[in-house]
Amino acid sequence: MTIPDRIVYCEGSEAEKHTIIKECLVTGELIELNQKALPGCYMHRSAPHDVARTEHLTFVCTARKDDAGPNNNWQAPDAAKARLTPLFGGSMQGRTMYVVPFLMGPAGSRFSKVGVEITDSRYVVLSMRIMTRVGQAALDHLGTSDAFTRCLHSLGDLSPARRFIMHFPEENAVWSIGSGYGGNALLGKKCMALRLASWLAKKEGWLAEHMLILGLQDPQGKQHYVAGAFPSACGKTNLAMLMPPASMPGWTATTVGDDIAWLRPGNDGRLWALNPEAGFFGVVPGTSQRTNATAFNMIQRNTIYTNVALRPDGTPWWEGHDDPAPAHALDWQGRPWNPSSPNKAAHPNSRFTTPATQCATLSPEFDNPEGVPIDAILFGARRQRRVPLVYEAGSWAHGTFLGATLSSETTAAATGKVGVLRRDPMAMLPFCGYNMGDYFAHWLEMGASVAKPPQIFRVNWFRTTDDGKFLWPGFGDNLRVLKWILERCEGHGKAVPSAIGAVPTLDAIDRKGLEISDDDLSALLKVDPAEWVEALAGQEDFFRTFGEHLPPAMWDEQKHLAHRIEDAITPHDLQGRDLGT
Ligand code: GTP
Ligand code: SPV
Ligand code: MN
Repeated sequence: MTIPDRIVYCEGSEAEKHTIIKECLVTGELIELNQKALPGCYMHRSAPHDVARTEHLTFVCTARKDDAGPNNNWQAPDAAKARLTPLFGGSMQGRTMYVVPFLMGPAGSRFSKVGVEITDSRYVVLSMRIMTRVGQAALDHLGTSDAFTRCLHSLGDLSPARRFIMHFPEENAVWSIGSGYGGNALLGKKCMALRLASWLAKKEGWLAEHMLILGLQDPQGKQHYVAGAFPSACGKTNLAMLMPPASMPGWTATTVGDDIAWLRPGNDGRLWALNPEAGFFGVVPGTSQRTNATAFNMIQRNTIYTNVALRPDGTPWWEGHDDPAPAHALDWQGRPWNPSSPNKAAHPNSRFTTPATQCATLSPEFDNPEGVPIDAILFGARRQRRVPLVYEAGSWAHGTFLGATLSSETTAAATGKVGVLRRDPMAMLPFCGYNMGDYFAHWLEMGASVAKPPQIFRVNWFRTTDDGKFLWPGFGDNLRVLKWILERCEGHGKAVPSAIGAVPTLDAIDRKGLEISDDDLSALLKVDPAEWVEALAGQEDFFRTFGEHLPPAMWDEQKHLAHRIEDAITPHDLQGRDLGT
């Protein structure tokens, strides 16, 4: 169909990598960075309109529209293929087709899954080599089975007018054309490991989630694991690579995963999680020695930088780098840039692609075929107002409700306006491959199917003062919140009930070595029932879109919340407020 000039079957060797890199340097797909400072590092500049996921061009193509749900764009499979076939027709003429077998999950794990991606992008091949286990590992896992995901990708003409990312869960296939960007083009990631995997997980009794997995050893030597779902560009990679502050000696944090978790009930009645990926595709801006030395150090070698700025000495720069803005540089599109330029030097969604093995805090359990047992699940999002630093769900059903009602201010990880509040249940709105009403029901079933489900918490690192400053230092200091969470999981840790869930007392958050006033911490932990009245109507509208698919338990939780808020409210709270919204 695509009529390539040449076909290359990828085996995953180093020699193959060097050949492809050499070709990229000739075609301009890669620019060599300063090899002395950054050995093995290259930069890629994308097409200017191909810098993020394009959710309006992403479809789930099931026989019945209802199976895709109101959360997905839908097309009937035949209609979708009829639309895409002419676009793929001859799309690889004059190009090389790469056939890339890849494995999602550790070698030898009964939970791992094989895909084969056909692509005409060398950048995609090099990225897949970092993000997945490419070549023999995949073929060995597959053996003589034909159970692999069929992934077809072509850059096409890179025009958003002819760009589609189409999923066919009923035949385990993905067709993507017109984009070279991460989530649109590295089909093992969001397309396979979340959209198709979530569909399969519903059928098979497990969960495919947009979650980081973090190991925490406390000063007593006890090992814990937490998983956390935060929407795109809301802090998963940073939390996964958390550096304990110097004032909290005895804590060790280890990284299992930063974006995707596959969770399954274990024989011990707990939920176990593994990371199906082999690398990190992380947000560059804001990455620095100061905020996250683990992430910064990890990207000093064998890393592909996409859409960052280039300094005259051949090193990259971005907003939030430790170094001050360079006097002269090339911006992410290769145009001359200086500090008075009106545009950002790096694209806000510029990314690094780095092998997991380069992460100094990589967990020894990273390759464990069974994964790790999860103590707590966090739901986090960007919320400047209303949502406290942390609170605890009273039950799995209540926790599922906290996930289902998650909303966040939008980021540059997807095209569209930034900073607009939108619903993003479980941080999965763009990634759930089936009807989200059924997905909430599946969450409830999963909780009921394990004897000791993880405890569920809502966190928010992004609450601000009236003049827009973050109240919470974030990054390494998030361990102070995690410490309370783990204490709660162990049955202690001081908390007070509130209308929305249990909130830590002022003295329950370890503040040793941290300068934060009682006033600021109170503001961070504050639950204002009157502000929550405003949230209720939006939740109802959202739940109604799922009709009969929404499990009754979610409505029950919503009613309980409404009652608790009503009980908590005093006439004083309501003074001067418009409750009509
Ligand atoms: P995706 O890869 O898109 O799924 O993003 P992510 O959830 O992994 O987000 P990431 O950790 O890359 O963080 C996104 C942005 O948020 C970066 O610019 C970070 O510097 C910033 N950030 C992360 N954690 C914190 C935090 O605790 N506080 C503040 N203020 N900013 C943070
Ligand atoms: C996200 O947007 O959530 C990412 C980057 O992690 S992408 O791979 O493009 O989905
Ligand atoms: Mn993500």
